[in-house]
Amino acid sequence: MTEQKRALVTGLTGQDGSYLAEFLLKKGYEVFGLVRRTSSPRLDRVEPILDRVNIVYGDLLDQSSLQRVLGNCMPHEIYNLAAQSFVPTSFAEPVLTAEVTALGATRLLEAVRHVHPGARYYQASSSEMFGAVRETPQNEMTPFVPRSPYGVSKLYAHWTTVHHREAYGIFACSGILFNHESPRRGEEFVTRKIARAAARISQGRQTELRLGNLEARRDWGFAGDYVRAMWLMLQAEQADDFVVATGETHSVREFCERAFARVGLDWEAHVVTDESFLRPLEVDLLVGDASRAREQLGWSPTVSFEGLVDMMVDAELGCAQ
Ligand code: NAP
Ligand code: F7E
Repeated sequence: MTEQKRALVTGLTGQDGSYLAEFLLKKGYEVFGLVRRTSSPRLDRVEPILDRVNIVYGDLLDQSSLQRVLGNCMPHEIYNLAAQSFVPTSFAEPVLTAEVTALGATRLLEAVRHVHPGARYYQASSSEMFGAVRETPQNEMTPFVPRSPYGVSKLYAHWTTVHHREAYGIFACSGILFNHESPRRGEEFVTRKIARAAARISQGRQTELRLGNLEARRDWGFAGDYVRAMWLMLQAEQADDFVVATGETHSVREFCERAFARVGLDWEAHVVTDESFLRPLEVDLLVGDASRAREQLGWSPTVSFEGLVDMMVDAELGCAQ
């Protein structure tokens, strides 16, 4: 009988952590989820699977906790999804962002190197690393020009991942994922904010939606598709870096148009531009070329932009909070 595979997921309580844990459970894995201690638990996204995942306490800020967890779980696969992931917060709290998002990955990779070097490691890298894009669409060879402390931190973590692969032979992959969304997206991110507002305004529970830059363009996909790409990377024969994206780009304005149309409203009657949501620096345009993931991993997205917006608005209509 073959041994049951074990996976450690950091960032279990986040959007991607919850989808990935569900995906791995379906594949028959024993799942360990790294959770940091907080005064009130943040386990709502993983509530339905809590009886099937092993919660292990630790923090990317604490090296010894990572070594302890790795030594106890001895996972075959490690998915490092934990991060300070909200770009505006990274401008306000750049040092914390670097500690968690940049050095946190380094701590975990060093723990892998010293405690369990045979494990396969996935790093949650980001299209934010492309920043002021030098070519369009962006692929694995596109130069990185980050435009936020978050992007800079992710870039540090990306190169640390590559370094651990090349210097120490660790099976470490960096997934350069473009924006991916779902009904479980944090409420401050623009897609969830718009979907929620469209639903609430249509139900008479909100009157306006205040947004920043409507012209920014993003390559938005569905989180459920993107966690499959993470897993595929760790099943490959060789560790490598992969762009994961839909190949389509849409503006925040277009997202508003579709979301409000879904509930029979004209977005222009409800959206107010508010300068307080503008960033010190903006990433104007992102669109990815996922050819390598398609050709080498057999990955492709299953949810269109329109399908994603509709899914998110419909989910908001279903929850009357
Ligand atoms: P998310 O919802 O913000 O989740 C982040 C997770 O990290 C949460 O579980 C959070 O725990 C945890 N965390 C934060 N600080 C920590 C610390 N010091 N120690 C341990 N855990 C900590 O993010 P997501 O959207 O699921 O994204 C997953 C990963 O992919 C992140 O690294 C993100 O930067 C990256 N990424 C996301 C996208 C995207 O479009 N979603 C695109 C590219 C890359 P709490 O619940 O306790 O806060
Ligand atoms: O902003 C504009 C904003 O915060 C998208 C993270 O998951 O994806 C995410 O980062 C765009 C930006 O995501 C508002 O200026 C306008 O141009 O939803 P967002 P993000 O910054 O692209 C990357 C790939 C990650 O890795 C990150 O972890 O929307 N925008 N008005 C607004 N954005 C927000 N949040 N709120 C507004 O009111």
